[in-house]
Amino acid sequence: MTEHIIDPSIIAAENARLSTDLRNDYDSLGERLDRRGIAIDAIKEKVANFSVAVPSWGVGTGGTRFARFPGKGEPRDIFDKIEDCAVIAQLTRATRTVSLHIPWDKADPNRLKQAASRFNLGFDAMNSNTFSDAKGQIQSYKFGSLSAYDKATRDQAIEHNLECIEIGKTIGSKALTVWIGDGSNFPGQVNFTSQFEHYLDSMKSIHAALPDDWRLYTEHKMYEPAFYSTVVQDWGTNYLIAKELGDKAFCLVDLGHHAPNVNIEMIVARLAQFGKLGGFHFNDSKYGDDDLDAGSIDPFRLFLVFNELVDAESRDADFHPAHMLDQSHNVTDPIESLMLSAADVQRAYAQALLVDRNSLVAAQNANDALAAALELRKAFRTDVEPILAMARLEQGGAIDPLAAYRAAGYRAKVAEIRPEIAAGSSGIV
Ligand SMILES: [Mn+2]
Repeated sequence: MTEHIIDPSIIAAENARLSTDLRNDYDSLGERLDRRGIAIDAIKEKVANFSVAVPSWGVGTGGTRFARFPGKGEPRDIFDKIEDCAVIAQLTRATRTVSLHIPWDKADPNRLKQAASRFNLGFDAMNSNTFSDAKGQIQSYKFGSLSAYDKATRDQAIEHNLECIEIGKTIGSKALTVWIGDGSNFPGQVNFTSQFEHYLDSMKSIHAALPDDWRLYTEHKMYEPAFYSTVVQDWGTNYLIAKELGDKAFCLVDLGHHAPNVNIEMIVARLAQFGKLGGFHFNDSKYGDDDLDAGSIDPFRLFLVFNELVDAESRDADFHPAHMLDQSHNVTDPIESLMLSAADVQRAYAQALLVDRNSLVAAQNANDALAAALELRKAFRTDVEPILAMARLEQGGAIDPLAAYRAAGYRAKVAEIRPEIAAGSSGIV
């Protein structure tokens, strides 16, 4: 039986207060969608089946290069993190898996599995870390890891990734995400070609060690921590990697890892078209890799990304990219941010499902630019909140997750048993 951290009676009381209004709003929206030839229950069904993974590091308070301001009751270890993830899942019913980061979350894999299964949570992709030095490791990653000139360093980085696969096999993960910080800070510091050659050789060893039913995700990032050049800097390089490595290798798109104004939805379409789109790290940004909450700055872009995903889904029934949130919560309660972000990702999906694909194609074929643009905007402007809320309610979640969370006083309760964490980094990759 699934254990609940938030007392279900609190959720029930909150839902009772809101359910009549929700029913009216849902029926009213249903009528309006019906006039557009859309069955609201079918959209709700798809939304209910949608899940976005929560990264273990996301439930800790983030920070910048300048400072980190700890929150109250922050998780002390992976088991506290799993409990926080269970709260998010219980209230939103939109986050059924947790993504672990090794070595930050290193623990007995059987204990990890037990801890997650108490709350009916599964594990998403394993995330390796060769962008910082773990305590006691022999070779340093200061000058690179999988692409380092020093073979012993590369071998150590490969070995770490193989260890992540082994842990993942025990806990039921099916994917490994590799993000490296390798690059250079000065023109001339490295030879681009040999550095990339080293990277590819290392990744081939990792790819060869993957179980048959696993996927390998590589994540590109334009800059940081290397500020002059980065080995996996853009989607073109990422695609080359996935092609070079083989059938289990796919590209991961982190929305924050592009230059401002880059047409990310088009990158998504390209990767999907050529069968190499593996999944997403959702977040939002204003200036760079800001790791702001998904949908908080540019919800239209998030919608346009999902518009491409729904389009790809309509062409290929086997198209199932992985979804994860990857953001840094510096000034909010991470649980609150993650609940709202999960809903915002669901919202973009629901809105994309409302696009009349036949009308869109007709407008495109008739070169009616305005009609095509309006087709998208009509979907984006539709307030789908009643669909999301009804999907939550019917699955035992909260109509208003934030209100229920605050009513339950979860953060104050855990603050009593979890001492304040002074410093340290909640890495964001
Ligand atoms: Mn990421």
